[in-house]
Amino acid sequence: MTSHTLSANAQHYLDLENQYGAHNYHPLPVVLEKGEGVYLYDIDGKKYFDFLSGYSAVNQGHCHPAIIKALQEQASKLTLTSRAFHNNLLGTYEKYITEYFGYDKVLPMNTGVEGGETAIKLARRWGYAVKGIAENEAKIIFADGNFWGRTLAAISSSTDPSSYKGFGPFMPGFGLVPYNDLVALEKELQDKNVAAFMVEPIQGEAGVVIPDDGYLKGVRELCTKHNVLFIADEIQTGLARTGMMLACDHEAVRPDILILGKALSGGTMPVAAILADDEIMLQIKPGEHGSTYGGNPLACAVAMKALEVLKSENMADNATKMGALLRKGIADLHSPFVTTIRGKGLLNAIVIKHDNPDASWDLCLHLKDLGLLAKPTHGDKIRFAPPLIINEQQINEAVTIIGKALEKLHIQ
Ligand code: PXG
Repeated sequence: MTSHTLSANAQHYLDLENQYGAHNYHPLPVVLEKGEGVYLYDIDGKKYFDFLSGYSAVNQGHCHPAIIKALQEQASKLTLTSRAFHNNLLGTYEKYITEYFGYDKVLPMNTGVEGGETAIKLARRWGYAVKGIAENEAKIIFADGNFWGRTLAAISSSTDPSSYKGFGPFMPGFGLVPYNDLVALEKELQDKNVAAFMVEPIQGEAGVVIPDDGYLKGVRELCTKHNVLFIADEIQTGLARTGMMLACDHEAVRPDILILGKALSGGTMPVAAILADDEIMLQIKPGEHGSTYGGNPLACAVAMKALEVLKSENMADNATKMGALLRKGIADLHSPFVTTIRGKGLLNAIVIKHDNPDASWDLCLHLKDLGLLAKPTHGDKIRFAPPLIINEQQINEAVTIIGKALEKLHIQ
């Protein structure tokens, strides 16, 4: 594609990554150096709408002034103590986040995948200590199409060959059920060795797959009925992204274990949290779990501010309004190449149908040239998930860009 040429300056950085970095990603050819609100800027000064938001880590917008201020102030004072000692931020943050979400306790970690690992460890321990499962017999059930990261445990539950193929042997004690299928779930949960069902309220990586209304309520009821923990992975769906603080809030259900990450730091550093009540959380005793950086004072200061601005700036409501506008705007383009537009709040995806199997990648290149950054997932799907501070005028501008880019698919 000749129109997608890169500056020599940009090519230089691509070459460096190609030569010295592992080849474990296939990024869009753009080299960014600045972010502000809903915009990103490349090294040649070109401005883009960010319609990925770091896979929903930048819900609050790039370099949110209040979050950056909290980061800078804390960074100049104290950044890491390890958990060998106390610090004056950890307890303050723990009180803040547990009250914010209504759980007894929090266990702080760093990356999202560590959040998933922690939730599973916790569920296994609860299974043995409380449910009475025989030693080493605990099972955790996941849904087909799940994505919760790249560790060996995470890929052991994956149904995507590009995640797991060639990396075995896998973690024992994991089972799968079809997503959005309560009948299949109930069958699995009858097994007395099942400790937990871990599920995304909307499957992000699978391409923004939204279950039927009532699915989460059904999951809650079945888990309660069979004495199984309901673990909600809200790492991508949580923190106002779908128009409520948690995607589970759409059905007014409360998971037993809630996993948060990504936007918990507003895109500044890896911060994850696992929330649960005492009966579950207190099963893990000193020395049995942790992390050098988990609960570090810098993360605590940043996370409190990241949570605060979600509420003070009404980002959930804005996500609802702007999401509806975005989906309507794209529908009104009447592109023959867009077969599906789906989403909740500002977690959206379109599905592309085109004779050219690379059409969604090409569309993302056209979008980039026109000033909007998005990335295909699973071939034919493109996620549209801008920061939650986007306004109506910006949505309209973005829709115009999407329309122009779709037009370009005609002339290939
Ligand atoms: N749960 C969900 C629902 C996610 O989307 C994770 C857990 C893992 O988070 P961490 O912080 O460990 O990546 C995710 C991650 C990537 C990639 O490059 C990751 C995600 C989305 C797209 C790409 O590995 N989501």
